[in-house]
Amino acid sequence: MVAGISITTGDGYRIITLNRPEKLNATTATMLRALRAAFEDAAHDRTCRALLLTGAGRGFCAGQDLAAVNTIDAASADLGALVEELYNPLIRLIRTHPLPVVCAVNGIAAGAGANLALACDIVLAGRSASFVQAFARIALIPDAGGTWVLPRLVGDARARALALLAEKISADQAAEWGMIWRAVADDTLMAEAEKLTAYLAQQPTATLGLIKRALLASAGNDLDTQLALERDLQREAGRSGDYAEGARAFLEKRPPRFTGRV
Ligand code: T3D
Repeated sequence: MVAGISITTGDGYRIITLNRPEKLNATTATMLRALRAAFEDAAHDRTCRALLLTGAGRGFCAGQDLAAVNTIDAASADLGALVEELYNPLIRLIRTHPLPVVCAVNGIAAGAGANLALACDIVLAGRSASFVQAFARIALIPDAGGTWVLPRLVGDARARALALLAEKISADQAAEWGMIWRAVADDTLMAEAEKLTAYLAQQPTATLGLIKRALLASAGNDLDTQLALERDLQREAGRSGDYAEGARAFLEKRPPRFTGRV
């Protein structure tokens, strides 16, 4: 374990676990730096083709460690600087990461902890887990990408109520609203999340990275710009050995053996 996170390796993937269970994995600066380093390191490991993020204990992540901030003197602390240094690079990194990132929300996801989960590509949550944009309760605004991702996932009306009321919603409600992919039984969460991550680790990794790029760009593009981007990225995907393998495997009626490379 390094600075509040632990990393384990599966067959072609890594599991990154937030590991301060006694504080519901509330994040400290060292923990956020370690988390960023873990995502950066995985991006450079050619044997790693998918990532799974989860939390240890009964919570996923209770957001920023408020005790750590208070010791600095909350009234004079520059929270913008803290956000810029610690949260923004991490959220950008996950969104633009070349590997698919699965998140297994094992318990409460609050504040920046909720938005950390929502930055991941596919989010599963145990039925007892919940999500709360806790910020307004302590007179802060949703950060870690919350004001960007929430309206896109759940629409403006729900995003506004979630942010302004800071009410907790259940995993089932989050799934019903399209905020996450699926809510599953607590006792199957990790098995299902790991199975999904292992599956993704066998898929055409480079192409999955291109899909992520196209989806991210679509948020700011008009149709013409997006069609042009799809053309360019499809050109790249079409030149990959994995496309040749995928098409050949289909014609030969056998499962493909993807290398994950372009
Ligand atoms: O401020 C900046 O740096 C800018 C960036 C902000 C980003 C943010 O994330 S702001 C939002 C911060 N998070 C919160 O406001 C959530 C605070 N936590 C809670 O509201 C509740 O703990 C939960 C609803 C998440 C869970 O409630 P419950 O009853 O299940 O657990 P609990 O008893 O409240 O918490 C268990 C322990 O974790 C407890 O410690 P103790 O008393 O047993 O020693 C509690 O103090 C600690 N804990 C939970 N959340 C935090 C925390 N400690 C520090 N910071 C936390 N955020």
